[in-house]
Amino acid sequence: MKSMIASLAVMAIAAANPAAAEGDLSRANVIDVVIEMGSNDDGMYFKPDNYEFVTGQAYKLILTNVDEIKHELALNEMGERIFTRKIEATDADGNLITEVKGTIREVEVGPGKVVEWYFVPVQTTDDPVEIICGIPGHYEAGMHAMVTLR
Ligand SMILES: [Cu+2]
Repeated sequence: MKSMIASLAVMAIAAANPAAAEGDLSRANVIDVVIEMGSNDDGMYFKPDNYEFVTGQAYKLILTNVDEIKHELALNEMGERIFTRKIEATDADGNLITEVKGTIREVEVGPGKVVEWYFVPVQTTDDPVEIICGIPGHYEAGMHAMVTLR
């Protein structure tokens, strides 16, 4: 009897809060995270070079290339642990150029351009995993960062 009361209580809580399980969670309360791609006297970089994302939370990763050459973001293992809602690019006036959907692992960003990657982490990582710029020479120049999904 005690366990039945307990389970009824759980059901009552679930019924009282139906919004928590309804709708498209990938669109709710999106958190913006800027990742700057560039180079300086020390080489090439992602800034910041360490990220933590939470499973179930929607993010907009704003890939901001401040350099005069193109850069890339390759997710590697992180790419297997997220759901990508879309990649979006707009022109300088904010007009949509493209929206790309599906499973995406790498995105190149032109010099001085911004691309937005909308995703939701769906699986945690045991240890931090590395994201990189795979353009020849860029990784060696320092273009890599660590990501933890928790
Ligand atoms: Cu690069």
